[in-house]
Amino acid sequence: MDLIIKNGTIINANETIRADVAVKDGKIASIAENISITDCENVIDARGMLVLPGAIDAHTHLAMPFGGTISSDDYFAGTRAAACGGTTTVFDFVLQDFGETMVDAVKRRDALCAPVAAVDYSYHVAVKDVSGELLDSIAECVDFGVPSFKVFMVYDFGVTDGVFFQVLQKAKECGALIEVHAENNELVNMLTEKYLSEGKTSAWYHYMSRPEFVEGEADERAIQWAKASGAPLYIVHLANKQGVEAVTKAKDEGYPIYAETCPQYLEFTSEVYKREDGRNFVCSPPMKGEASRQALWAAVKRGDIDTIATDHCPFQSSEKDWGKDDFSKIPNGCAGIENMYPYMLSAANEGKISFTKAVELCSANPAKIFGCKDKGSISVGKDADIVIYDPSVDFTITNDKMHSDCDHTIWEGITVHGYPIQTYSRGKLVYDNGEFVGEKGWGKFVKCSLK
Ligand code: DUC
Ligand code: ZN
Ligand code: ZN
Repeated sequence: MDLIIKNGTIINANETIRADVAVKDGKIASIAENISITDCENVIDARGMLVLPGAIDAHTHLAMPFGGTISSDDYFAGTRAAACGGTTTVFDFVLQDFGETMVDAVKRRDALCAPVAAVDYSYHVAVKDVSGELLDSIAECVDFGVPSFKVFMVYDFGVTDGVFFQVLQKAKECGALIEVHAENNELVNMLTEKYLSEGKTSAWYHYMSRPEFVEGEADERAIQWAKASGAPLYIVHLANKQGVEAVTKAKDEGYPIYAETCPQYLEFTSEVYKREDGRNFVCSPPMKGEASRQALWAAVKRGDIDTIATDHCPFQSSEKDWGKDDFSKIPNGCAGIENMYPYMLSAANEGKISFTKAVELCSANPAKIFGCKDKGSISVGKDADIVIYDPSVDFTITNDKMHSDCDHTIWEGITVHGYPIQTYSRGKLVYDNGEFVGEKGWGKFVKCSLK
């Protein structure tokens, strides 16, 4: 054996077991009580620790050209930070260029990612252009191992309802999964212009131009198109109560509607936009009011939120400052890739949810929904993506302890209870007690299949 983890408590989405774990050739080779350590030079005593499957962050924007700049974590920095927060697989969004096939878009980005990724990775393609044969290139991309596609209902690269519906129909035909960023574009544009013309330029008006109903209406509309097309739909970064209610209703009716939320929507409310550093919290959709935050937590507990992901898309303070006097000039996005698993596990440690639930949301469900067959649990035959977690330590987040390239974090000063002490990626130690110890280029492309 290459590695034996002894005396820990294994947590999967559906079980908690006291057992040892043995790793061979990057895979989990056995799980049993008292595995013999003869002939293994790498034995870890995990007494008092939890042994967890690595998290899967199904929503990142690394090195993303956006808002007049490029998000500040490239594929190395982002995956390095992921490793240090117990995340061992990252799904990044590839933005299709006009005229480009889906597979060509993936290959273009993979040329940047493959040489530097520190943990395993896959992609979703954000669809912009379905003209001519490009709609059919969705099926080719499914066969290539990237079966998930996103449409944006906002931004200059957002799609019309007609294109959204066409993409859903194609997904239904070829077994793809469509994701949606749901906000009402016309309302965002109208409200933004209105507030700016009235001289209302602070970060608070970022929230005011994208309030609850702007997202809620779009969630309802997106669900409507999914129902009509018969295709499943995954709503990314759900952040409002009206949308939660729409998801619950659709699930109750038996439709395959999945919902993701992010730690920032569970922790913060729109009040952050009144802070002096409010622009650092500008992301879309914005954090909403307390009623939405509570509705999201209730949905997490009920099982109507399927996954937690980060929407990691950091920008440096100097770039956030472009919007000091005009909220519309603030590049949208925040850092979070290193904070997701610790935050959700801390919620478990505090008794808000169970540890099994945290693992389900952050690892098992994203593996299942996006078709990564070798990930998502500590089970024999799966990749040895393992986090050793100490539930007894407190950790106060400060940017100097983070491993991203961004110069600030919205999580500054927040204390989580319990923290990862080691992360293994396919059996290789990549994070050890506060330090990144992995390797540039270690991460491999994860071929996904929904069949
Ligand atoms: N929202 C953000 O805040 N950043 C990246 C893209 C997005 O939809
Ligand atoms: Zn989005
Ligand atoms: Zn996003």
